[in-house]
Amino acid sequence: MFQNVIVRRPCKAMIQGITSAPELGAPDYELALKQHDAYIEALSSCGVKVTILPALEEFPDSCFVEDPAVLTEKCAIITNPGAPSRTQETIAMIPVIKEFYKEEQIEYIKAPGTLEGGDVMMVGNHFYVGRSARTNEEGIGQFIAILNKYGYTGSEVPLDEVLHLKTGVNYIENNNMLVSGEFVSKSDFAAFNKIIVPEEEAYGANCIWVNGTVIVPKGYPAVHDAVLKAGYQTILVDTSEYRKLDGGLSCLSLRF
Ligand code: CIR
Repeated sequence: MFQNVIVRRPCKAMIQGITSAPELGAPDYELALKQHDAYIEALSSCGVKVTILPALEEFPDSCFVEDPAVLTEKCAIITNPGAPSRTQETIAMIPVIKEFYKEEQIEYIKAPGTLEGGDVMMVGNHFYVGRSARTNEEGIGQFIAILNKYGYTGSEVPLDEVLHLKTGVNYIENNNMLVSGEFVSKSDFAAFNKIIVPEEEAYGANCIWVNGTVIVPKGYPAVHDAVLKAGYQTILVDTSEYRKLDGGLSCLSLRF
């Protein structure tokens, strides 16, 4: 069960955020704020305390607070984002993380290692780590060594097609995993009950489990039906403006 969630309000500069899909247009900032309000409300209704960090205008992608840190029960890992414009986002995370973790529980991924939290998927005490354009071999090595120190394990999952591991695969507990695209056939996930997301709804694979409820992005009916059929209660949240920046539900929070 999660007790806490950290989010960061989107900044006006989000319209200059990194995107692989410029054809979707720039996000509408006012609408993004409304969607963020609804996201916070959905999280709060799942019984977690939501800590809301202020917008950081210097960092257009800083609302995607999942990437600069990985938070576990036993330790916090400040990452080293592989996107140059995002590297310094970690500095702003340290004070808030110190409110929840003791100094000796805080670990750091160091250059030349890079790692972004969107590439980390927790399944109990095991962490799958995507090797992506943002997360490199050195970063994964450091990350797994940190995990081992705390009694956790980790394994690398190479990815070719998507930005982050959790862009295409998300664990929703009870052995259930939403998988799309290149992750459908990966042997790493063979032991899970795979909920296969149709190609046209691939973005919808980025759902989050929060204390028994699955938050599903609005507008992906096949994903929503499949999650309901798997026995979960759901909340729909529209993330259309974040999708324009390759971001989704998981990217917008740290859950711990
Ligand atoms: C980026 O490219 O870094 C942002 N525009 C999107 C980050 C999405 N984060 C995530 O999947 N964890």
